[in-house]
Amino acid sequence: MSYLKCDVIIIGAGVSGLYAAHKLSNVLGLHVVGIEKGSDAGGTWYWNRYPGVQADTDSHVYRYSGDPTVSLSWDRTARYQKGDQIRDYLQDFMKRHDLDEIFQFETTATTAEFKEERARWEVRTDKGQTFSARFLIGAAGVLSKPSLPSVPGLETFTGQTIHTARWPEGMTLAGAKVAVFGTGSTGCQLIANAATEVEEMVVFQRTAQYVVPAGQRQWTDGETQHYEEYFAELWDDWRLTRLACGFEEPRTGAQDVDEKTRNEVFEKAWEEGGGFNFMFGTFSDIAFNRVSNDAAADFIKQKIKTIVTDKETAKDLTPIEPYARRPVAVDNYYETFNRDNISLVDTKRNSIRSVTPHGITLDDGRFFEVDVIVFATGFEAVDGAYRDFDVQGRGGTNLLEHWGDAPSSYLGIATPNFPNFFTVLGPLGVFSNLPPGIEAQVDFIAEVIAIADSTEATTIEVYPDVVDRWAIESTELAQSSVFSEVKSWIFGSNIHTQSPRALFYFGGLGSYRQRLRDEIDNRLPSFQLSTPSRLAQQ
Ligand code: NA7
Repeated sequence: MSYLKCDVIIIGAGVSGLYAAHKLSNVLGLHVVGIEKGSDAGGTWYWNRYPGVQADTDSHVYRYSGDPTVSLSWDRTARYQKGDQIRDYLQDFMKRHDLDEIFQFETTATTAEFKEERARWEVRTDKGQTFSARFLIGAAGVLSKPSLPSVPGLETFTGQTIHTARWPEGMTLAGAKVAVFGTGSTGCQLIANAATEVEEMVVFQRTAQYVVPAGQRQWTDGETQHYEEYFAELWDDWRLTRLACGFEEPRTGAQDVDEKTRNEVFEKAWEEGGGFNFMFGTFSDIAFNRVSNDAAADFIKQKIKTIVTDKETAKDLTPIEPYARRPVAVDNYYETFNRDNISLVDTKRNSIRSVTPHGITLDDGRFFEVDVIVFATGFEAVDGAYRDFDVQGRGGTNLLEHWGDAPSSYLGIATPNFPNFFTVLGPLGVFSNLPPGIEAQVDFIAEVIAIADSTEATTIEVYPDVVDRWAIESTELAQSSVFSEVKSWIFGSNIHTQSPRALFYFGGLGSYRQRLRDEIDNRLPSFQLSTPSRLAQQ
C-alpha cells in the first residue's frame, strides 16, 4: 500500500489525457500523476486494432494543433492515418514531452473520493495505491466502454469472439469464416478491409447506415507543402469553424439551389470522399433541415442502388431512417457486398435463433458456419467510462447516480457537487472533430486551475443553475437537429434500454470556444471559488 501526494491526477493516456498532462506539467509546472489501464499510451488508438482501423478526418486536423511535429511512422502524404500510425504519433508525443514519467500504465483507477475537510481527491488503484491530489481530471474517453449485445446461445460457441475495441495484437481474419455484428464506422471499416482476406463473412446488420467513400489518397506535393507551411495559420481559422474538420463550411442551404446544382455538389463530395465533408461540407443544413437531409439521403440511396448488384442486398443496405448519425466514411463499402464471399443478414427481418458451437442459426432456418464472431457493436458513450470507476463528490455523491438518465456537465467539463474535478469530453461537451474539441477543453481546464492557484482558491465548483441552463440550451440545440430523430450513440440511444438524451452541444466549436473565452475573460462567473477561510466557515 502506497500513498502519494500530487497536484493533479489524470485518468487516461489518450488524446485528452496526454495533452492534459503536457499542459499541466510542462506548461503550468504542476506535479501530475497519470493513470492508464492499457500498457501504453494511445487511448482509442491503443485499444482499437481491428483490420482497417483508421481516422476518417484528414491527417492535418487529426492531431494536436500546437504541435507541428509528427512521429516517424506518420505518413505525411496520406489523407488519413491508420490506427497504428496515430498510436505511434501519440506515444511519440508522450516521449517528446517527457510524459512517460507521469503515466503509470496497466493500472486501473477504481475509486476517487473527494475529501471535504482537506479539499483533496483521494484516488485508489487496483495496484493498492492511494494518490491524493488537489485536482482530478477524467480523460477516460468518450467511447471507451465496449457495448456487447446479448445473443442467444453465445456461451455455447467454441470459436473466438472479439469486440473490435479489444482486438488481440496481430490477430488477422485471413482464411477464417467470420460473422460481424454491427455496421457503424467500426463495422464498416472492418467489413470493407477484411472481406478481401476472409474465406467467408456474414454481416449481421441491425440498422442500415449511410456510408460515403472515405476518399483515402495521397496528398499532392503542393497540398503537403501548404499544410506544413501554413499549419499554424490554418488552425487559427479551423478552430473557429463548427467542426474543425479542415474544410470550408458552406453557408448555403440545400434548398437554396436547384436540384441539378444540389446533385452536382453531392456528386463532387462523393468523389472527394469524407463523411463530415459530405454531411457538413456540401450544404449548411443537412443535419438541421429534414428536407435538405432527405435530399442528401436520397442521393446516397441512389448510389447504393447503382453499386450493389443483388437487388435484395441493395434493399437491405438502404437506410430507412434519416441521414443523422455521426457520418460514416469507408472506401468500397457498398462494393464489398458484390463479393461472393460475403452475405448480409438484416436482423430486423430475420433474427438470430441461436448461436451454436460452430455457427449461427437464423429464424428462417439458415445456418452460417463461423470460426470468429466479431462484435463491432459500439460503446456506452460518454458516461460509460465511469461505469467501473466510482467517483464520489461532496457527501459521497456518486457521479453516475448524480448524472442519472440525462447526464449533464457545464461545457462537458464541470459538474456541481464535484469540486476540483474536470472531465474532458464529459456530457454536453462540444460535437466536433475530437482533437481540437479536446484541446479547447484542456486549455480551459488549465486556465481554470491557473486562476484557482492565482487566487489561492481551495475549491472551484460550477454553480448548479449554470449547468441546468447549459443542459437546456444543449438539449434544445440537439433537438433541433435531425440527429435527434434516430437512435445512435450521439444520444446514448444505441443502448436500446436507454432513452435518448442529448450528450453533446451542437452549437459548433467556434461558438463553444467563445463560451470558454468569456468564462476566462470574466474570471469564471459560472464557478464558485472558495478560499481556505470561506471553506473553514462552511
Ligand atoms: P456504433 O456507431 O455505435 O455502431 C455500432 C453498431 O453495432 C451499430 O450498427 C449497431 O446497430 C450495431 N449493433 C449493436 N447491437 C447490435 C446487435 N445486437 N446486433 C446487430 N448489430 C448491433 O459504434 P462504432 O464502434 O461503429 O463507432 C463508434 C464511433 O467510433 C464512430 O461513430 C466514430 O466516432 C468512431 P444500431 O445502429 O444501433 O441498430
